[in-house]
Amino acid sequence: MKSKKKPGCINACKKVTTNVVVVAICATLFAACRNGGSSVFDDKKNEDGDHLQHVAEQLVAPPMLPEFDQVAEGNAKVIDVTLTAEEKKIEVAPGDSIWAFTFNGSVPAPVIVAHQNDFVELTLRNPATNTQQHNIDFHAATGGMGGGDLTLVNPGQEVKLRFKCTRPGVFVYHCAPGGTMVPIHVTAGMNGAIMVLPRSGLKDENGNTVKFDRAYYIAEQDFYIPQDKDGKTISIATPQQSVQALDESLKTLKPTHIVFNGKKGALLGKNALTAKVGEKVLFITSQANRDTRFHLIGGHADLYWPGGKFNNKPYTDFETWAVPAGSAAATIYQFREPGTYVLLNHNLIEAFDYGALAQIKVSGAWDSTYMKQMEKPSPIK
Ligand SMILES: [Cu+2]
Repeated sequence: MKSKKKPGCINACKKVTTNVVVVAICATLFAACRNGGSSVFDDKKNEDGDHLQHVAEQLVAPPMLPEFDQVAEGNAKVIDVTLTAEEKKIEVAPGDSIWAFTFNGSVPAPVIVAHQNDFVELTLRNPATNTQQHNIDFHAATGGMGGGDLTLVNPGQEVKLRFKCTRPGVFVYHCAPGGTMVPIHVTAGMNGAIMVLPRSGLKDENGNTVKFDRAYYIAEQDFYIPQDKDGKTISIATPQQSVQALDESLKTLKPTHIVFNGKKGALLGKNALTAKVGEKVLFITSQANRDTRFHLIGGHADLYWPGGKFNNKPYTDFETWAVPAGSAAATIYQFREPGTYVLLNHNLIEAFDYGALAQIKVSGAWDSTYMKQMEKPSPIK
């Protein structure tokens, strides 16, 4: 929720003088206060990005995020990023492979980080070795098809798109080449997230600045791997044949796999996420195609921004948070106890039978003020 008043403008106007100009300014400020401050409809259109400084952002594979400042320094910038469409066979679970469509080779695609009023300047490459048209619909962007029409590239082409990050939050981006190819490409892995931070950083439930110690990106992916009538995965030789088979298997609306970060077990065991007791961890959680719900066993969402939109006051203490299809959520949890935590889809069938779960290994000293085993297991007395 937006604050209804700007305390600064009231204080400024207490310093009333006889100066006519100052009185006029104060009248304007009072009017702004009474009207509740700026609105989402008050877009600033005075900068098209042509003369801003460019900064290259090196994208990395999830669950990690690229390097970024939590509080923006200086003026708005143009963030240069490059995404390359890669069509490649990946193993989703032992013995089950799919022709994945990816950006930069990972499922999900990399997180792009910017601040509000920055511009993102994307170079999208579609190597000649690919077989498909690809493009990107940025949910963070303003304009026709989220940039999808302006980024459609054939194999062997590249294209550049610049868009302004007008509103803060975490947003999904995904390939959307048209018609039935949209769900085929999205469920073949071609989706990721962008995080647009407020320039002054994140605010807690009281409006105070909150900084996080580390950040992870976890995306749930539903796959519809073509199977024969006995339920065995069909081996498919080419991306074109895969597209034809997926056109049928998607219509079952029954995923064969529901996994985090592209592969069953991608964030388990030796690939578990890590944190230390006392650290505040930002989790970006997304689902590009299907409604889901995330839950951190043994912890909570201390702060939860529904839909991942940072202009709204975060909720506190959530046990499970919803992520509707085509969106991302943001949560911060401060780990108070060591141990192995599980972050999962709390449809427990989808978590434990299909693979939608991750681990976070948290190191540090046990604090028995939170939890203590009072007696070891023993025969019932
Ligand atoms: Cu695509």
